[in-house]
Amino acid sequence: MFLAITFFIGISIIMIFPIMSQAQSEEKTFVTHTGAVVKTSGEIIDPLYVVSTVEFDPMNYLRDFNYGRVSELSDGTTLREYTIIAEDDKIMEVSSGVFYNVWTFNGTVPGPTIRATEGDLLKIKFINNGQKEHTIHFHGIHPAGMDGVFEPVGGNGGQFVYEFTAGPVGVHPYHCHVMPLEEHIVHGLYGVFIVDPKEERQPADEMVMVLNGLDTDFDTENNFYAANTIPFYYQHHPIQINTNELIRIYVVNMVEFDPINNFHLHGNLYKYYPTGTDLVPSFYTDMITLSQTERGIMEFEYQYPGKYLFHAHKVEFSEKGWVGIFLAKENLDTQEVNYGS
Ligand SMILES: [Cu+2]
Repeated sequence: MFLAITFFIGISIIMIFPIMSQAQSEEKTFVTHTGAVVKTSGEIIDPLYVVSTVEFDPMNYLRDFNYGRVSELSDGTTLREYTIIAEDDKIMEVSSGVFYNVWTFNGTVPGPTIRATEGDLLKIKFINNGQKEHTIHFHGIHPAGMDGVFEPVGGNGGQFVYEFTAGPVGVHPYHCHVMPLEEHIVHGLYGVFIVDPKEERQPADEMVMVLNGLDTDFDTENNFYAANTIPFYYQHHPIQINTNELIRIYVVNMVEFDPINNFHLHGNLYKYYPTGTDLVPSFYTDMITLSQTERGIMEFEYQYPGKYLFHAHKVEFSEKGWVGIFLAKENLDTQEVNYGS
């Protein structure tokens, strides 16, 4: 009788949690960023949903801008159409042997960098293929019904079209705004929305850095920090830039749980445009401090070739992954530049 009950309970657990059992027993062997071969126990943190791998390359993300599908309306207005699909069932390897249940926009954390010019009409078709309700809340100026707060979109294929005129000029975050908000953000439902001025900014090697934190043990404290999700990535894979070429970084702080973050640049200072809404820089500095969703545009160029660190001057954050290197190569001809990512 006892054996029968035990057997019945065992079968019930397997029937109720088949994916969880499978996820936790899966071992993996892989090569780390530094080339070491590591074998994990197979433990996957938060194995709540179907396991699938998320391919994310921070180097590609850095300079990848989504301008949408472009057409022109009869009045001459530029229409840009985008599709963003939310999912909440991905498992992503964020560091050697560390797996995290990420909630994604278009399959990545952060989601795509949406880019438009001030005055363009934007249509963003949002499809929620997740299990939970999600939205997209864009920072910026738009009608109340397009704010992504009071229009939760149901999972398993729910849809909504956000339609508004791009503005103001600057760099803005977008993120899911469904409660509990902290949970939806810290799992990864956010991205960057850049609105360019009609008269273009000076040509530059442009890149996006989203500062984020990863709470891998769900105690509402971050275990890892990063620029663009993968801790230490740009330290092990330095970002190649050219000397005597303008570098423009759109930086957005999406760290939850910690009240501040910051960005310190070595061997240089940068012009800083808070939120990017003013075309005149407010500071010339090597250190900015950012609270949640604070953001801005940094501009600088290196005169001398070599390796330069950039990192959080909140040292705990840099020691837990928010650190990287610029590798400045000699560039004698500033007209012909090779971004060399
Ligand atoms: Cu959400």
